Amino acid sequence: MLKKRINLFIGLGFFLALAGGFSASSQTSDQAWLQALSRDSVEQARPAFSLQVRALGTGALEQSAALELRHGFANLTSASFLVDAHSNPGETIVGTAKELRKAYPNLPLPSAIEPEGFWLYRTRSQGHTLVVVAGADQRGVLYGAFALLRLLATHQNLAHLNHIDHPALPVRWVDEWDNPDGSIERGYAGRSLFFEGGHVRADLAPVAAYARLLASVGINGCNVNNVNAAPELLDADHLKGLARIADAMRPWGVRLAMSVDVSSPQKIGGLSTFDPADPAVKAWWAAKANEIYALIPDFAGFTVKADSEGQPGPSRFGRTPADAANTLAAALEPHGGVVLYRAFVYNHHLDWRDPKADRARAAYDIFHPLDGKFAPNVIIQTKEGPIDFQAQEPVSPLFAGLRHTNQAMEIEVTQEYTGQQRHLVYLAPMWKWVLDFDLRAETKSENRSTPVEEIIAGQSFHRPLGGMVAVAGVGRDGWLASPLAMANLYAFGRLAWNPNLTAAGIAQEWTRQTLSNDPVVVRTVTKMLMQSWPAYVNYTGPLGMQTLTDITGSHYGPNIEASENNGWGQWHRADHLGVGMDRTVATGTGYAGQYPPEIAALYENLATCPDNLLLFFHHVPYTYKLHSGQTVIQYIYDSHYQGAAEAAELGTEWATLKGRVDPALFEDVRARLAYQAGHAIVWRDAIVQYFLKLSGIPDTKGRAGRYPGRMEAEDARLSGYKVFDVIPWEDASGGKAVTCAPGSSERSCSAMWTYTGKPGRFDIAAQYFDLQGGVAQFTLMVNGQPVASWAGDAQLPSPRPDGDNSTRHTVHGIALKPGDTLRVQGTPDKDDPAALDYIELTPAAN
Ligand code: GCW
Repeated sequence: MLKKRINLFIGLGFFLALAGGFSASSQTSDQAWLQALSRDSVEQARPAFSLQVRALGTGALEQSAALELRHGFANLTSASFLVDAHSNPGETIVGTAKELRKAYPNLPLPSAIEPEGFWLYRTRSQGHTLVVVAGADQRGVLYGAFALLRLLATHQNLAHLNHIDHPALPVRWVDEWDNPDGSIERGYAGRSLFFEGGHVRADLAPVAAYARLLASVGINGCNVNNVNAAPELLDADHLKGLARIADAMRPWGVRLAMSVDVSSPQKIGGLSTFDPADPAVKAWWAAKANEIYALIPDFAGFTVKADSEGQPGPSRFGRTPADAANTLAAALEPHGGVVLYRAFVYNHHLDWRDPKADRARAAYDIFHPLDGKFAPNVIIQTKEGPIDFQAQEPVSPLFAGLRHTNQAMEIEVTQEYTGQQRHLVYLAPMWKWVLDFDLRAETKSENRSTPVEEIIAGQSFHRPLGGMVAVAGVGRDGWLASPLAMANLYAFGRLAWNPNLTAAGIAQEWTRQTLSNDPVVVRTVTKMLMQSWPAYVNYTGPLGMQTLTDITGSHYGPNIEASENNGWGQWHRADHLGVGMDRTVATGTGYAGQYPPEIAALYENLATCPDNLLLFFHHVPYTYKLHSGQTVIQYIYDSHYQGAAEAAELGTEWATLKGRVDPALFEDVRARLAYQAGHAIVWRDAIVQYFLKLSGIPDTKGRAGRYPGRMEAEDARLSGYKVFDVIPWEDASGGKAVTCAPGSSERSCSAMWTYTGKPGRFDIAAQYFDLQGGVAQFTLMVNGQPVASWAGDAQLPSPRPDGDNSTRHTVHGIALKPGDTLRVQGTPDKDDPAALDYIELTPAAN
């Protein structure tokens, strides 16, 4: 293993040195799906295949393309598929269509290749193989090279290679929410690749590696700083640093963009105002744009978050988002830059007692009246749903509400509300659902479908620009920290290129390149990925309730009332009689009426509203019957038990891959999935016991509130441990747990129970709270003999014991007979008080 790592390291360092003069780094693009390009050679220690690669032109991206092909051919044994048995190795020619037409007038080049597109072709010429990678332009050449390598790495049959392709969307960007101090808002993979200590980092090798990864799936822009923008990034010194980032990404065709604070003319420019209509403000932005383009000639543009969550905005001066966007757009226009103005504008001080108040309405209410008022180089960037990246939401109605305005859809690769990369949640099926959603935006007489993917491609309303932007959240900890979470970054790139690809097809492609072409691995991992989002929805917040998490804090574990009684407007309005937010036109907030008529009617009427969004649109009694025939309350119980079982199933499926994937990766993923299965139980129990108490309606299947085999810590014989009330109560079994708080007289505490059931072998799960700021130690003893010890060393959110950090450790196959004692001994460490919720015995599987 170690040897393999070293080889990879040297190989890549050499390659990067060739590609852009960067030194080797510990974070490499070959740690992700590009590892296939190194894997074969490392394992077999010989060049796989040699096919001369020749670039016709001298363009930088064409050079990158040629280098990639040489590297890939030398490493991929499958590259030999390019040459058939009766032919001698020959050449791969790389160039723009124009260059190829000139050099090879007899090639059957397609008459037109769309911008950034390519043509791949294989033929025989005088007994030699000739492979052609023709790009419409420089980027097209590079994307063509990566596409050819992808076909090889996934073992596609290239006997009749003749493949033309181009991206569906012109803007395909990742947004990073990185701050100058190196922290990353909603990032779960360590520190920033771009910034440290207030400045751009000296070592930008990981940035170049990231750009290579992005280019390999066709991403053409990267906005490097938080939309809650630090104004100082626009000063002369920081701009020089940003120019270095742009230089590092340029060989891969990834253009740099940045987020700006619209009050910058005042905050750092010394003006007395930032009113976008003020001539001095306009002049300031124009001069700033000139300064940026002098340093970064291919600067992509600005992203803007204004009048949102405390960010300053044009409303300060009675101006509209169009006024602000157009002032910035005018500054960028002479240089070819664009403004991505975010539609995520809402009042977070809503009156929660007002039944008509509704955050979901905000984007449409604010932006629809401005349709047609935005400059041609402005794109309105709208989150996929009307709230905020919840586990499940309807599609934003604004996509249908802007017909004379360019649009982009914003999604999240970083799993803010979807398990923060500690849970496996493959999001492509959710994105696909949004992309395919037909908003029926045309009038009935035209009867033309307008799926979101066609609207954002500019197709539906004949717009010149459009795109897809993903908040990526990559950091220095293995890009996204979790190996399988990388499927989301990959899927975003592939869908932005071609929204017609299927989520399962993308999962297969990714698995083949990242893990193995072994059919068992491909089948199993694809299945796991496809199961993961429905499972997460089931154990967090089904029926359109959104993610029932702590919306004012971590956005991670369960906290059902955190959504209520505050101005943030993520309400689900659960009370003892019913649940759901009435957003109908007839009796509610009127949000349903923001959709075009067909869709408005679908959601407005209980009879037609789909079950999976019922509670987003309607407030109903718990006894309301779904289309499935179940009552709402029974569905809440059933879906949570089902979701937790599905989460456990992911681990069972992964276990079958032992010996088929890299052992270190196997173990890493195994441990993550075991954690996820335990945390899914925390979610299940929190939501089930909460709604059982609130509704008073029992589970017809007898599960809710009954936990056979569970022994509560608060009922144990305690030594040192003290009982406390967990907040929120639903995050602990029965609302209580025990803590070995500082000040307790002993160094360790213990909880002891006597087993009274039948003799047998059991799996014993200990449910404890793993707090940051210390590593508590736990030991499980049977009749005084230790059977397991473990450390509470995870880095989980929340400084208090709650559902964010409630964690399960399971010991398998322990023999017990009546009268045996079970004891958990917890030793606190600094801020971790070794808090314990319960132990649970289940008959051992074997
Ligand atoms: O979901 C919220 C996040 C904020 C984020 C905001 C946004 C950058 O919790 O952290 O701020 O969305 O999208 O602007």
